[in-house]
Amino acid sequence: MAKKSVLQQKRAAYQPKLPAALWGPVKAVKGEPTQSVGDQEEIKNLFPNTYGLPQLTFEKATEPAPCVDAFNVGVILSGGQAPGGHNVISGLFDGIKAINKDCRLYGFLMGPGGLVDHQYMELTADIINDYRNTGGFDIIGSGRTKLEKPEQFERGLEIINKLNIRAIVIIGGDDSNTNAAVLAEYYKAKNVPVQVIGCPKTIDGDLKNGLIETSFGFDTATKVYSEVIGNIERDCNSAKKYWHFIKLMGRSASHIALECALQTQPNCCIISEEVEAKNMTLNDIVDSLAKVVAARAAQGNNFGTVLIPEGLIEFIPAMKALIAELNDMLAANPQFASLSAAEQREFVLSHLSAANAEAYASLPEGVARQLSLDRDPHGNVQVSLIETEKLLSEMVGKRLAQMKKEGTYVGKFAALHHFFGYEGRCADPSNFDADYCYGLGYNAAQLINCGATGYMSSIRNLTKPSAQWVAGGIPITMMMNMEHRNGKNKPVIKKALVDLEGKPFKAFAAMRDEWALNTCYTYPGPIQYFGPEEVCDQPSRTLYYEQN
Ligand code: FBP
Repeated sequence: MAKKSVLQQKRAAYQPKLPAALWGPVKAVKGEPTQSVGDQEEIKNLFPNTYGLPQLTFEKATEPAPCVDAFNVGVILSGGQAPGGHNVISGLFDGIKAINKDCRLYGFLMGPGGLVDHQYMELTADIINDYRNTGGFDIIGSGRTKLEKPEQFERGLEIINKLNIRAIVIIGGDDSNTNAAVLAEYYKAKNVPVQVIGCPKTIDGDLKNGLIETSFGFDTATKVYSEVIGNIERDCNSAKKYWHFIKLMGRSASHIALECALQTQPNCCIISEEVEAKNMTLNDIVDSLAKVVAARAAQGNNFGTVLIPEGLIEFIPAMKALIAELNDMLAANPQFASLSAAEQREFVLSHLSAANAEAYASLPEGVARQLSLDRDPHGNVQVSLIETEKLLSEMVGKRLAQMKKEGTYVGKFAALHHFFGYEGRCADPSNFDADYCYGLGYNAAQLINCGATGYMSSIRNLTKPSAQWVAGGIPITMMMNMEHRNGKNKPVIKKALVDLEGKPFKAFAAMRDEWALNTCYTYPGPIQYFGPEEVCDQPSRTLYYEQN
């Protein structure tokens, strides 16, 4: 047994706070029938049995809970790690045990693949207790197998029947919850009494909408990144000799970069969604950064910090068109993967349209290659592998050399590079994520108990004290629209990108010019688990601005 750190031991005793509605027996209140966010007719046709379900809200019941026969539940962790996954599982465990102490929980191992391959373990109280309030997904592991084929659903059904499982809870991001909806529809259409419930996970913060206020893990991961960005800023302001180019995880959306900017006030932060809206080229971005470097140098400040969202490249309009064509090309040519690097470059250049081939050829070879590497199982470019921070600093360096010749820049430019992503995905959950996740799991047990399927567990009102949080379920089809993926139109949960009209972005935009020129760094410090509420229980700045 691995030795536990002192913090781990103390943190195990933390009792996550639940919304008051979940403190005892609950009653489910049904809302109006719902509609998908887009392409209503197509989504309705694809999900005839689970489309249009009402939103559910749990309220305190006045009657004692009726006796319910014990049931079994299966749980799956899907996709990238996010702080708080273990608390969703412990909340689910406690939730079903509160309904009937003989309920049992099975964990499928290493992601959705565990359901298909029948790899599982029973999660007993001893195991659960070891993982309460800890980061990571190591209790059962995670994976990115895409659950989408009837053969997989049938294989899953074999083990579901063998273990007498009544419901599967899929803890995942937008793609995994899309699959949860597909699975729910499949079982419903076959009249198989297996419920499927999703839970909103991802550090990226892009699984949110009016009813899912945030995905879990975003709060903790951004706090970890902001701590280290703050430390770098302090180093930077002490040594006064480096420009730090910091790439931040987050896939397509720039929520993580924006949140970290609001927490740390760097000199520059690029927001991909703005780059796209303003139709900016790579050179435009480089020019704007070089101007800030030059303006600071004119004041004798040859140092600074730049935050870069990892998905930036996909939002530069010319690159977006290139990636879209590459996606279709790769989907249609599976033999591509077996070619050598040189042959792949040749293949791409000869198969792309003229404009996209030119854009591809203009990129440094390494970056171009990274764009044509394998997609993940959901068809996404693996943006975390693209070294945008190096690409940008190199181009800014060249631009500054040119400006020096023209006499518009006098200064020194030395760049350092960082990429923060994996460092934050398995941190021990902040109090916010510990409570939110435990609530999501506990609430999922209530959704199962009231017979729901095709729903996502939802806890809302998150900037209020946890007792006032609102618990319930949102039909997953309500969040869906049709998108072009892997060469085909598919029903998917609509990704939430940074809203340029939203309050978090506006707050950032109002302050960024001052941050660029002056040194206004803020140092959030490490996550605090014990201490005053205003230090330990703050939600993210993004949630704060969105709700205040
Ligand atoms: P999810 O969308 O599955 O939550 O994953 C988030 C993420 O951390 C992204 O920010 C990142 O681009 C990607 O996973 C990295 O993938 P991998 O873990 O496969 O390296």
